[in-house]
Amino acid sequence: MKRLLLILFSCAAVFVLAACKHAGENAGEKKITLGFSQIGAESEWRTANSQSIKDEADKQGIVLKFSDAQQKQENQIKAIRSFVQQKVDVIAFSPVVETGWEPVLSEAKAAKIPVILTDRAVDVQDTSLWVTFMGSDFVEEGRRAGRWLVDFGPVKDLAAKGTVNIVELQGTVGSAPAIDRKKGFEEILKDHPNYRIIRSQTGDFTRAKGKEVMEAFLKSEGKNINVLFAHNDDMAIGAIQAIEEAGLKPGKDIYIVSIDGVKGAFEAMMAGKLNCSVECSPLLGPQLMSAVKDLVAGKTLPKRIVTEETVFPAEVATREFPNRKY
Ligand code: GYE
Repeated sequence: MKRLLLILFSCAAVFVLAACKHAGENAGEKKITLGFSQIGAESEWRTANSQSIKDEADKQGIVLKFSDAQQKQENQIKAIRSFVQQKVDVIAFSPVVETGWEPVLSEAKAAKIPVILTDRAVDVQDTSLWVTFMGSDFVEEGRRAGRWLVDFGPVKDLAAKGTVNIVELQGTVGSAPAIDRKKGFEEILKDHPNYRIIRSQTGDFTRAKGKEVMEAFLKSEGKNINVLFAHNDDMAIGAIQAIEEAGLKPGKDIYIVSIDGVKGAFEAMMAGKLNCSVECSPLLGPQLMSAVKDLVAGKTLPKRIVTEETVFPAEVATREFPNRKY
């Protein structure tokens, strides 16, 4: 009997202790809520970016309200408004285009909710509307693609004999990466008059559009095309299909350089169909969550946090492939 009582007592004690600990947790550390407005799921890059953010929020115990805008600015504005109404602790978003954000960002500011820009920048006069911008230097990525191209042996040979005709698949119209990558690439070509962009059109960062626009380029320019510069890997992968369907060899008849460094690009490089991919890392989750925690703790963040990146020419693809995380 005595032993039974003792067991009952210790069970009760354990129960009370556990309950106290739980109550303490609830009272002591209120969980941080982050509202995140994502652009969509237009590319391999974007999918990896969303995963990185979800995984890290989970790991850090941050409550994540995740909203997918299906590549529409109006949906992002609605999502940000609803985060303001829900009184989240921090708002983060990846702006589909650069302009048109003042009204909604002013609402967030009036509600005293800090806003973090991830991946893409906004073009607003009042920079106090956002706290920090973390992501890549897209102008530099465009320069890297340009530098690789003017240094690439087979293209150099072409340039020595005459002009190099380039077609360009641009990203989403008005988006920071489309504007900046074009700018950086053209900056390098300026000093190389033999390199000419003969056609340039948007493929909206998707495979389907990349293929469609490349088909149109091939119809009008045919064998005139020497090089394709695609603002992301997905459009390059779509274009590769179009080139093959036109009876040409991607990577040989038409040299191709694109940006991101996703697994699909590495597979294309290993198959000899893509010549170079400039790295752009989507793994922003850890940086974002630590910034969110810092903000809630009252710390000041640097206005700009730049991602470190490199270039992957096809000859390193087989070696690098096993290390790729996205
Ligand atoms: O390059 C592209 C994606 O904003 C850096 O968006 C990002 C770009 C990326 O759809 O694949």
